[in-house]
Amino acid sequence: MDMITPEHLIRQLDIDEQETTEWIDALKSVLASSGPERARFLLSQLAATAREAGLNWRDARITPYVNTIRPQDEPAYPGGSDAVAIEERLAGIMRWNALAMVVRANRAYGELGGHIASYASAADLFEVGFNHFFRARSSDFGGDLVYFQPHSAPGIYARAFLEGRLTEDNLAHYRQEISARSAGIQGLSSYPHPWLMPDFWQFPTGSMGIGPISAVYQARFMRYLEHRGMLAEQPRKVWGVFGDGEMDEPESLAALSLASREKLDNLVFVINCNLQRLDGPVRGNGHIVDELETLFGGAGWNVIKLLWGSDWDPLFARDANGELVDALNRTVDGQLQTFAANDGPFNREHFFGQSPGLKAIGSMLTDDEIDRLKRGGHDLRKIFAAYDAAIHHRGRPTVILAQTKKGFGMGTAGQGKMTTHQQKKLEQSDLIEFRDRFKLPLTDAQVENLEFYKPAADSEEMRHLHARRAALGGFMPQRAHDGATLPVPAIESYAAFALDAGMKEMSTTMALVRMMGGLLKDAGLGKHVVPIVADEARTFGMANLFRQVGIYSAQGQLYQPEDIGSILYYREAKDGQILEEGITEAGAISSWTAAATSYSVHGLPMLPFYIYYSMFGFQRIGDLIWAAADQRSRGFLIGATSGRTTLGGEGLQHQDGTSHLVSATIPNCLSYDPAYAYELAVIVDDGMQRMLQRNEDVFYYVTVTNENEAQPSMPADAREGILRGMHCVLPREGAQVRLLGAGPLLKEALAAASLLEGIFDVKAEVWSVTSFSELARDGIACERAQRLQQSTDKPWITQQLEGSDVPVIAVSDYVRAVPETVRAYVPAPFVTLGTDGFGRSDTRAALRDFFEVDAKWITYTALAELYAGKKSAQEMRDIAARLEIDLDKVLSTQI
Ligand SMILES: Cc1ncc(C[n+]2csc(CCOP(=O)(O)OP(=O)(O)O)c2C)c(N)n1
Repeated sequence: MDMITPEHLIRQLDIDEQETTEWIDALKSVLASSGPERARFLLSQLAATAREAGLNWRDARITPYVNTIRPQDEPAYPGGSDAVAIEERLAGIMRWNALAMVVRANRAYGELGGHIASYASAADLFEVGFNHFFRARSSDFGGDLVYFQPHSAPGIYARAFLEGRLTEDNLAHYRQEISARSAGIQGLSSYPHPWLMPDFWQFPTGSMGIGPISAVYQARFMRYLEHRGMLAEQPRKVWGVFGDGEMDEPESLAALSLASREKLDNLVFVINCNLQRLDGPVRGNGHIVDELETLFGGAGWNVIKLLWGSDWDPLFARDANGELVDALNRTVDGQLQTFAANDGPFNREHFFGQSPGLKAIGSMLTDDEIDRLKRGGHDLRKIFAAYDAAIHHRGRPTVILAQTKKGFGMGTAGQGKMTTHQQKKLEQSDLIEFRDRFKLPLTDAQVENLEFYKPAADSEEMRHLHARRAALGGFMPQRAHDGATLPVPAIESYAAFALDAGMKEMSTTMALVRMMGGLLKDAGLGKHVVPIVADEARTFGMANLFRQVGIYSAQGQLYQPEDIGSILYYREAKDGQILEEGITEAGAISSWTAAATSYSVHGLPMLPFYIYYSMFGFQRIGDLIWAAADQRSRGFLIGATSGRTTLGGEGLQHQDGTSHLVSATIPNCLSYDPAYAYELAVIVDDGMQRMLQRNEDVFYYVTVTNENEAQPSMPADAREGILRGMHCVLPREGAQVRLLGAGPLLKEALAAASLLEGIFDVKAEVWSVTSFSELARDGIACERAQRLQQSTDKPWITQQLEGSDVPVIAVSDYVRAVPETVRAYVPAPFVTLGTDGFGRSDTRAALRDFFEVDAKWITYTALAELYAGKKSAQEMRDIAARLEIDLDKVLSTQI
């Protein structure tokens, strides 16, 4: 209880109180006579004078631990004189139904889990939003977008129940999605998951930190669409309700400066500062609110502290010498939690008992009144005032730091308790206390049975609830998917060069960028294409797009770029099309997700291509990609400079050998590792058909490389094989071995075929594997159908390779586990080669020898299979010597 705040320090340092008072009075009188503009001017002049005098003075950026909005500045509460009382009753009902849902589920099946305390603390924050601010999408308004705190989901379901959008059956199947389905009922997902509840949830937030960064980039993407003239400019808002503990996630804070830099006044964060997270206090020995005030304020946000309810106003009015404010400044969060967990007498003794002055303030209240003193985030009037100020603030995003009690109303069973986060069982006496606390019209038996409560249709509560939602355009959350399509250009219009490449040298990255250039020029689709980069456009040869379509910048271009004279100059523009995110893969993927879900969020399909260093994709931001998948994203993720041995010099941290392993685990992600430009063209064409025309909720992960190579033209009849995962590029009658080469290592397989034939007189057939994961998925599905339905369909890979039992050697620039996924479906002896181990910097040739994936190693492997049991160890050593490979070298995973 002895935390030193700046104010406290200042009070101690005040050696001349009279002088201090004179200065303060002078400022007050300027404010009264000349207004805030003049007062601000004088303060900045004082600061400048201090700077000149070398005082090294800086505003502490922490304001006292009180509300930012003064009582006299609060607007009147709308909706009539009864509105507050009705809405308080509604919040109580939501709390009850949410609680009943969780407790019921866990009474039946103790393993289901769920949370009560988070929503109990956030209910009022949500209710004011639902009753007065969150506007739904309608025919003439795009609607606000709300990111809901994930473990408050029961409260959102409880509201939808009252609204008539969910039934008792739904509620009774909270966290029982599979059994609900077999009963023909929509179960309720644990957290917001658009994949599982596609008509309900819009934004997945279950992994902490994803909501905040996504909300920022969503608000920014909305501006992007407006500035490009694709979306009408409307006063839409993006709201995000998050936890104070959640703010510890790096992603939560990662995009704060972007939001203020781009003046996103369409963005409001509400941070529910119940001062607790899962294990205990967020900042037991300090103030999370102050810390967030500094962080958000420093990043340029408008900060509104919403700490105390209206019943504190008379107490502050009595606090003539600042004793109360001082005590609040000094009371650390751990102690505030203890006060929340205890009753009126305890608070009187331990808080108001600290000094005679505080005791006098406390004496204005009964014990019961002290017990009921509200924190700001539980006071509808104060919440309304904060939200109202937020939506009217111009030029900056706003954060509302709302102080609440975790487990509010859970009484001695949960409120403010260390363990409250995970509490999902309550004793009958606790339930009765909860009922009484929120004045719910339930009998003891109804409480015992945890009956859901819905007021009569003509009750004040229900009429109010429906009237408010009608005024705000309908129910929320609601996810739309209205089936808008986009025209897909003919493949020849943008990829003729790739289909008919005639052995021209180019890398697949170069081919992709050229295709994108073509798509961007397309009259129908062009403006819907969203190229996204994280400061690597030049690496990928995309600089030509800077000039062609411009880089999006909310301010336009306020400087003359150094390279203005050149044809590829760095052109920033308010209607620029490229999203150049800077060095933030997390930010770039958030932009991609916003674009990839625009078809649903805005009813405006877009086609994003996010092109990045493949290593910094699934490995670094895999969780954000997982959330994008949940959100039914549609678009292309392009893993460029890919391949552990193909990237060459960049070494261990940059060389990706795993992304295809991870991408394969995302059910709606189709992964491809094409070798040739024409394969890439077919994949891009198919992707656009499926996503933009057929409205399939899939997205594509495609790896491209920076290795130049001669590009063949597309053979006839290759399309199906390319899309299903493999096609033959070098057929051989009477082949003695089959080589499967993936992506950049296809050429090694082809070179091996030449060695085998030229030196060892062995005929080899070569296949290009565009997708091991698609082959494996097909294999799994066929195998299962054979077992369960006696299907006779065979996997594509089996169909391609059957009819011969000569060995099959597969080689990939990814770990061996990638080609291993198809082993069960290969009807012949099968050997895989891959790039397991840490990468390192060297030439491609040296790397491929090191990982044993080059033409010589493929050749040796094929011969070892062919000659197994037929040639002696010495003969095999002679072959190795001839191939100049070292059979005694160390395994790549061991060094
Ligand atoms: C990335 C991630 N890590 C951990 C969790 C588990 N988790 C869920 S809620 C929670 C505590 C949240 O605390 P806070 O953000 O303060 O929210 P409150 O419930 O207190 O409102 C944790 C650790 C998670 N959902 N996501």
